Amino acid sequence: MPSATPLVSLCQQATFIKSASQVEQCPLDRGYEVAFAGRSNAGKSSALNTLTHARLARTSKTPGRTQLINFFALDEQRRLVDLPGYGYAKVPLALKEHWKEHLDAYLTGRDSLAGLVLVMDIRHPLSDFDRMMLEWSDVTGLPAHILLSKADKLAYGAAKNVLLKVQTIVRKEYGNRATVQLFSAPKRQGLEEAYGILESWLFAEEEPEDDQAPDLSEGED
Ligand SMILES: Nc1nc2c(ncn2[C@@H]2O[C@H](COP(=O)(O)OP(=O)(O)OP(=O)(O)O)[C@@H](O)[C@H]2O)c(=O)[nH]1
Ligand SMILES: [Mg+2]
Repeated sequence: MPSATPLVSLCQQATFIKSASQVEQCPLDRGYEVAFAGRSNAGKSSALNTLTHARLARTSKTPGRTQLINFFALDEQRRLVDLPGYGYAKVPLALKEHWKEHLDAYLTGRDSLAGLVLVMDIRHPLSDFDRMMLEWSDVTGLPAHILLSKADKLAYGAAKNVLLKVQTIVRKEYGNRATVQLFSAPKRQGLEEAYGILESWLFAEEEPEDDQAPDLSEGED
């Protein structure tokens, strides 16, 4: 069992705040937020539920289940966000356009966004959409962490192989700006590692202001 860090107990008390179908409906953009993104059906809502020990996020066998941006509060300053999945072909085009527009607006405009958890089904990692998200987070400087979900669907050795392959690609292309781990919701595998990442993002130290740095430019002659 993961040790009871402040984050773990906050996760255990997580509560639903609201669903937003457009950015204007999002909660106040203050504090720290971590968003869970990934293809439809990858396991975003299941991962969130496992991390919060609750049935907060709706999961489904039908892809495209999460159609709104769902916000969960850990405390007054910290939130987890369940994003609608991308890449589900059967969603009507008009709805796809609507999500894309608002998802883009959310991702590019949200100041409190401290990190992106990218959930990928271990059997189909690094889709074009996933790579687009990684590119985007790389360019904007937002850290990304990949959960290779449904690790229980593969034998241990096979899962480990995928982990190593994805790790190699990600290191080569994104350096240490993106990290990768195995995850399984039903087996509760990978919890400690995921909590560690969330904690580092949600409890980040404020960067000191430039003008607080000591001025070393004027030395004695
Ligand atoms: N075996 C296994 N099944 C999983 C795991 N995570 C999710 N699932 C199953 O995969 C399906 C989709 O899971 P969700 O968590 O709803 O996926 P999602 O990414 O939130 O999907 P959308 O909201 O449609 O984008 C459900 O049937 C889950 O039970 C996992 O780690 N292992
Ligand atoms: Mg979902």
